Amino acid sequence: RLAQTPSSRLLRSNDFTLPPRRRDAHKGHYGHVLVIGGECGYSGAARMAAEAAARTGAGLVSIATRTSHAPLLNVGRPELMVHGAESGGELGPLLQRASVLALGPGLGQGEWAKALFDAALDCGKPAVIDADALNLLAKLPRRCDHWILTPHPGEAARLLGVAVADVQRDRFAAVSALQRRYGGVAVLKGAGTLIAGPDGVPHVARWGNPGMASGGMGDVLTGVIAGLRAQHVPPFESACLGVRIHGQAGDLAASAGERGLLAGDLIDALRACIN
Ligand code: NPW
Ligand code: AMP
Ligand code: MG
Repeated sequence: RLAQTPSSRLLRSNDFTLPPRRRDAHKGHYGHVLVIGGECGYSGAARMAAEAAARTGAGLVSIATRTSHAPLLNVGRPELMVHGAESGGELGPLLQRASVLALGPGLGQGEWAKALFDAALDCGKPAVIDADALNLLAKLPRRCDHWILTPHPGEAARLLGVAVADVQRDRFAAVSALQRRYGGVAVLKGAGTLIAGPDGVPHVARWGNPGMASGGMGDVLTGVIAGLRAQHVPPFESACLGVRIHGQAGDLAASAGERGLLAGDLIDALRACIN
């Protein structure tokens, strides 16, 4: 059983805000997000994370993915840079140029995924760890103070070695246990997303709706949080602000109807929720 936690705090709209851009700003001020993922069949996840990071205001956004479909990943969105990387060695130069990593969307859990996962974590850059990178982390646990983990309850259960029902029975205890075990900031997704940092009580987000129970929504959140980290927002603030912006974009997009809401609709709504 997970240990009980005493209290929590409701996240408010004005808790964390982004400062306006400087008049003399250039793209170098706003960081370079590298999305690592997009195994065959799941390339959309990497594309959505990258597009979300760009729509959140990152200065530059690149994707490292399978060489076979790399040229397809920026079709219709030429602002994104895309590179094939078949090994940790090939990922090296891309890691050097990046300031923040978004590791895991559609990464898979095969040999290719493991090679990229190890190289990415070894480079020590700030990172958002999601999806299959969380599944790899569950198999070989380690701690890190500068990452943000964004599991849904299924991934959280794998990370904690418990059943999904245990996570959902006491979500506050689960998010605190994730933070204690893995370090950094833990975001437990789902209706009423929770955010836990190394200090203080978990924060609860009230935004979002059941229309968001569809594929790709979490990949968009990963891109949003990575985009905020790239703009030098600290980890806990990036997680809280990212969850808020993502949920508000979901609510704005759902004003046309919850059923049939697509992750891409949130990407289109992000800008109205950030500025
Ligand atoms: P169930 O079904 O209720 O028993 P997985 P994934 C549970 C990529 N994608 N509350 C659920 O439990 C991702 O990026 C690519 C409770 C089930 O056991 C990943 O790399 C897309 N339980 C990869 O696919 C679009 C919950 O978790 C398990 C829960 C696999 O990711 C889709 C399912 O999760 C996807 O994003 C909740 N709120 N949420 C693309 N277009 O390219 C989940 N569960 O097995 O981790 O699979 O999340 O689909
Ligand atoms: P993932 O399962 O990784 O695609 O992530 C799903 C995303 O959509 C997370 O940010 C969830 O918090 C959000 N989401 C899914 N279902 C709901 C819901 N019923 N209410 C609020 N947010 C949701
Ligand atoms: Mg996901």
